[in-house]
Amino acid sequence: MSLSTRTRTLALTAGAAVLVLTLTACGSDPAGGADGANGKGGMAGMDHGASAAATGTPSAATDGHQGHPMPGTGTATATATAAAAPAAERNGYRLTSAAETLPAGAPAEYRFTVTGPDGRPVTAFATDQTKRMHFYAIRSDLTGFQHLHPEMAADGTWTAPLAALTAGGWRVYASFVPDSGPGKGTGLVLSRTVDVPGEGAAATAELPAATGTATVDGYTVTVEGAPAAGRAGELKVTVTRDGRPVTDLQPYLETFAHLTAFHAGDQAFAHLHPQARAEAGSTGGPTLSFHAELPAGGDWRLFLQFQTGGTLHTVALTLRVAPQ
Ligand SMILES: [Cu+2]
Repeated sequence: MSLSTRTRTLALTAGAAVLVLTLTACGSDPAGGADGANGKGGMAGMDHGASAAATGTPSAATDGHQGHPMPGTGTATATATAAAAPAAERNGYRLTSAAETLPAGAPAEYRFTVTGPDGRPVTAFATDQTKRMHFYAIRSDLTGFQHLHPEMAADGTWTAPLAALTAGGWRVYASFVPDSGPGKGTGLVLSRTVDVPGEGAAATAELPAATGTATVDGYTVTVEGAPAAGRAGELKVTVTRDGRPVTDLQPYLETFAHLTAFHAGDQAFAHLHPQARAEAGSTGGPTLSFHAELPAGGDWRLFLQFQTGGTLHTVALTLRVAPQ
């Protein structure tokens, strides 16, 4: 598809803000040092054929946990929008799980189900960015980012194989597009909190200062552009290695870049999907241009994932968005 402009928006959640990032052009992405990203999940980058991304609608947070806003989802159109606080239920769809806690320090499986407006588990999901379910986990201080693609059993129970979690308060997000029912075709992002008991659970890391550069696995990612809340702007991301442009970015989930963002404080979530498809066998880089429109001011922790040589790299950096 076109590389050109794809915008995808993601919704964010923040208390009040929505972050919409649009990606234009295909590029690739950067890497940087990420916090605990596990290299396995997938990230995605684009919408695959589906055009519609998801649109989040705000709804009340019903998960009863932290009242953080939740993520919305993006819409296929260029504009996006939606802002919503993180919520376990939206548009009649609910993220349910018996897991209120998970163990610290070792891989753990998080099982959950998405129930539809009829109260029954949803088993029909549309493929979005090659996956029927995109699952994220992040600690309250925005460390420990994980992006996974869970497997679903016939009864609609999903199992997300999380890498070891540090003790603390976590929030998980399920991003999907129902393929049946009243919400068919509309992407949703639902979230729940999960506690990980253990030593240090109350400790929180200070959010790294906003910076335009981050490194990971030898790659340096530079982000240029200073988005202002509510105003469309461009974010240009360039990937270099040893001072030289990186041009061998590989398609990852049909894109050269995958970007998610979490708003400091309320863990609002935003997922940016590039609309350009990275054709199999093609390579991208070193520059990716994102059209960003961030409705909410403040600090956002960005997680960029890209692949080279068959290895997925995740870099994190803090982006300061000027208030409106
Ligand atoms: Cu994913």
